[in-house]
Amino acid sequence: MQRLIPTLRNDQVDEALISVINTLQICAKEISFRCGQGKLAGVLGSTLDENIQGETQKKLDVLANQLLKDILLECKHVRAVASEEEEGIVGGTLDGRYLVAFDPLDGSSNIDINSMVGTIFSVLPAPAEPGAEVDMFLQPGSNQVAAGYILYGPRTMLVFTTGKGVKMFTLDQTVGEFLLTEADVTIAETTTEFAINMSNHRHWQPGMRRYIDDLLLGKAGPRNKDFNMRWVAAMVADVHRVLTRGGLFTYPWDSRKANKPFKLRLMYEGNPMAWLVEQAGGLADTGEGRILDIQPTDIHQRCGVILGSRDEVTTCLQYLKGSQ
Ligand code: AFP
Repeated sequence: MQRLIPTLRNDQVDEALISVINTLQICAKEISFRCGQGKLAGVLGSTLDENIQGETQKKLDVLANQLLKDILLECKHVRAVASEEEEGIVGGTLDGRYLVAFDPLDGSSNIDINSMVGTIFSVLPAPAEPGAEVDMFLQPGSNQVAAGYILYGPRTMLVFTTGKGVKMFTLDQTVGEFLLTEADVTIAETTTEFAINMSNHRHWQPGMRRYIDDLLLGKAGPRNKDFNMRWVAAMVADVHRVLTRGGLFTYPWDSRKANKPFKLRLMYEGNPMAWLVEQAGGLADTGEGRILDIQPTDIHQRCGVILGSRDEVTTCLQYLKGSQ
C-alpha cells in the first residue's frame, strides 16, 4: 500500500503543498493519540469557557486547536490559520504560500461518549504580497487547493482531495503511517439513505419538510422506495459514510434562529466537504446554489448544506424550489 508523500508526488502536487499536508498528518497522529487516551490522559469533559460561536468548549477541542495551531505555524509554507475556536486569524510565516482553515474537533459532543469525531481542513492560496490579514481567507471554496478531514473512529483515516479525485488513507498503528486504502472514491448517483437531525422537523422550510415526509412514506409514497436514516451528529462521520456508500446529508435552514438560520460553518465545514463530495461525483448545495461558489464575507459565516448522491440532492433541491 502506498504511503502519503509518494502518492502526492505521483499526483504532481506542488512540494510546498505536500509539506502542508504532511504537517496536517503529523497533527492527525497527535490528536488521534489523545482521542484514544480519553480519561487516561484527563482530556474528557468541558472547560469553563465558550468558543466564539458561544458553544461550551470541550477539553479536547482546546487541545486539538492548540496542537493544530502550534504544528501548522511551524511549517514555513503556512501564512496563517483560521479556526472554529479562534475569533481572528493567527499569523505564521509572512511569505508562506498557503492559508489553512480548520475545525479542530468536529462533532465534539461525541467526545465523552467515545464516538466518532474528526478534524476538517481547507487549504487556500495566500496572495503574492506578504502579510496576514483576515480578508485573505475570504475566498470562495472553488479556490481551495487541498481539503479534507481526519476521522478519529475505530480507525483513524485521512481523507482529502487536491483536485485529483478523493483519496482515503488509514493510519497503520503498527508503523505509525498513513497508507492509501481507497485511491478513487466515487459516490453512487442514487441512494436510499439520508442523514438529518429529525428532531428539528417542525423548524424546517415547508419544502424540506415535504421532502423528508415523502422519504418517510417509503414505498407507500411518491418516491416509491423505502429509505433508511442515519445521524452520527458529527458531520465528519456522516460525510464519511456518504463518501463510502452514498447517501444524502443535510443540515438545513432552521426558523428558530432568525439572524443565524444555519448551523454549519462555510470555511471549515461546508467548503471542504463540498469539494470532496464534488470530486467524488456528488453534489453539494446550500439550497440556493453551489456551496463552492459562495463569496464569504466572514471567516465564521454559516451556510445551508445539502450534499451527497447526485440524483438525491437534485430531488431534494426540487422540493425546496417547490417544483416537486
Ligand atoms: P459540535 O462539534 O459542536 O458537536 O457540532 C457538530 C456539528 O457542527 C456537525 O458536525 C454535526 O453535523 C452537527 O453539528 C450536529 O448537530 P446536532 O447536534 O443538531 O445534531
